[in-house]
Amino acid sequence: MTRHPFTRWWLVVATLVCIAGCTPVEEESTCNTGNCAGCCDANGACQLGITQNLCGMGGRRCDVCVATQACQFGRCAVVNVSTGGGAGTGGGAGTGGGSATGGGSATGGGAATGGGSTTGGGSAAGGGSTTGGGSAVGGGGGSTGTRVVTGLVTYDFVPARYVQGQGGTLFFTQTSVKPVRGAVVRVVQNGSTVVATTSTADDGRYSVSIPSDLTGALQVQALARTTTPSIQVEDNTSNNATWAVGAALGASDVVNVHATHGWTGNGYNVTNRRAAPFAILDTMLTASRAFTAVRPAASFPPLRVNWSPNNAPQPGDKAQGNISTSHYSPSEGEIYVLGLSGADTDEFDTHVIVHEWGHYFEDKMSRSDSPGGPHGRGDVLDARIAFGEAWGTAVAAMVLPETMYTDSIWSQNQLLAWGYDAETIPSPTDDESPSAFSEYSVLRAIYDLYDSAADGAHDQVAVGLGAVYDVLANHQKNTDALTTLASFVTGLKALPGANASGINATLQKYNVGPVTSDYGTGDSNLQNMFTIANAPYNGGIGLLGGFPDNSYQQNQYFVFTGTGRNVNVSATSTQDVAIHLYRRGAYLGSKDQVVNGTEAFTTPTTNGATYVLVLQGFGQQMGTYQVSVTINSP
Ligand SMILES: [Ca+2]
Ligand SMILES: [Ca+2]
Ligand SMILES: [Ca+2]
Ligand SMILES: [Ca+2]
Repeated sequence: MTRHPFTRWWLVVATLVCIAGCTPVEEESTCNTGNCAGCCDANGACQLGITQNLCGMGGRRCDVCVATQACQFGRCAVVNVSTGGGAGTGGGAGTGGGSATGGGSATGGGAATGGGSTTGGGSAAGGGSTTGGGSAVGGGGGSTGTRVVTGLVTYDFVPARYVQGQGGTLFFTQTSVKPVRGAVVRVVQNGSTVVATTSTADDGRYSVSIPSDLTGALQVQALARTTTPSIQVEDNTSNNATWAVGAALGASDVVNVHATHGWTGNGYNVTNRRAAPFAILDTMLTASRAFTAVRPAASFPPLRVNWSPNNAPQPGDKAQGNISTSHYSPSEGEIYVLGLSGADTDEFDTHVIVHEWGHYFEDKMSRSDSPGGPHGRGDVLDARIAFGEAWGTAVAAMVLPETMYTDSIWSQNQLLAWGYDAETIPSPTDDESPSAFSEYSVLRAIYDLYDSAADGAHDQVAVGLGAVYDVLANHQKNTDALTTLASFVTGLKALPGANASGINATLQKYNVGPVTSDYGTGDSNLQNMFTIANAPYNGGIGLLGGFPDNSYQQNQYFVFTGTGRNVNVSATSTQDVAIHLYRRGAYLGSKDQVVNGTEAFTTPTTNGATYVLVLQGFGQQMGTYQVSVTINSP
């Protein structure tokens, strides 16, 4: 392996392409990712990005969708419903199945309800007479009537449970049928023509009107897509087709659609494995709604989630399912979720799902300066990734709500689960080095500051979800420093009526000092991460080799004020290092020649603005190595 195999995905856009003198994104005037929510056309103009010929979002170049595609959520997409699958599924569930043939009769309940309406449907056959005078046929002579189709859309939800010291698994025997909430439902004619669209209510029910004289094969399709907020689950291994489940629409006006988990006892029937995308969708909806319930003005931008039964825990081509692990990709703004049976599936691991949603939340609603990379129990991490990963797990505990993070996983051909608790430190501890650099410490600190359970003298604060949102969407998003526990706590303390001494008691529990500034004042370890380095600066730092490049030991932050002129920054060492420049989280540029300890570049600066130069070390040998840093503005 090369010396830094993992942080690259986080910095995909900027890595190595930005040599000396990167132009700050926000200072560009033409259409770009920083100033256009739609797409940029060939003339550099920002377009809405919702038409067939100008399709795109996020300030990327507009695409032209081909005939078999539709511009959906700013991307040319194919919607593929596993047709047969749908019908089959219905049958299996014994609900909507009727759809198939027997139609009305089979469905029983539905048919009964439908009563008259069913007959109405009959219109097709019987024509006027059967239908009864009613609305439908009646008057217009040649004009057609309306047929109302109703039904219930549901999915199998399988609970993942882990008990400290006892293990866990996915409990298929405790599967429950849940409503598919807020999802798009449509009626499709002959496999391709959408004749009507609606959405399910929170109880999974839908009602849609279609012309009563439609001919050909009709199908009701439920898509793994919500519109408020906009979330859709796609198959990254099948041209990003939206996942869906369907059932045939026959004589009955009642068509229920059910997505089954497809588990057969020792593996999955892939054709019937349709509950997965709907479980992911529903969990993400739960997270979004928890925030809009307390902050109705919160507006979540469109989110795409990629799930496939091929999504495997190995690196490679994402279109082949090699996604490494479930993750949020900041460069794409999309989430990827594992689905490979026999290895690791995450669709029912609700904490994993919300954890990744939490990264999306940070990126789109707040801000994350995390370098990414591997992380886990006992690690002493860079404070930025410690906060980001802790936040993801903390928000899962808040919104699900359930404090035990649970991840089901295969081990030696057995489906097991592991986990850790946001509220309770086990004995012996699972947090060997408590600090603002420990993911587990920061997780429990955030959760204690949020929750209202009385669990000890260290926990006297219960700020609730609204305050958490307010801090992340404002103070944290706009800090001149970097996003760490320090900026979060400082933001909390700045809220009206904040209980500073109570917050300090919680911090003390996790071996963090009484932080009073975004730069960690009050906690010597956090504070020592930051070096004031206004130009002309000629100094440096000793980094500790042998640790990961996203660790506490291999990072240092140099803070300087812009001069209004160009600023030259450099780092020099006998070991390999990189430098990355930020201003309020905006990534302004970096220099990182592979296996090279001399890095430098020049950047224009705004007078009086605060900049942070992150020094990242890759030294592999144990022991301290010196890095010289200069910041000059001639
Ligand atoms: Ca899993
Ligand atoms: Ca607590
Ligand atoms: Ca609390
Ligand atoms: Ca380098």
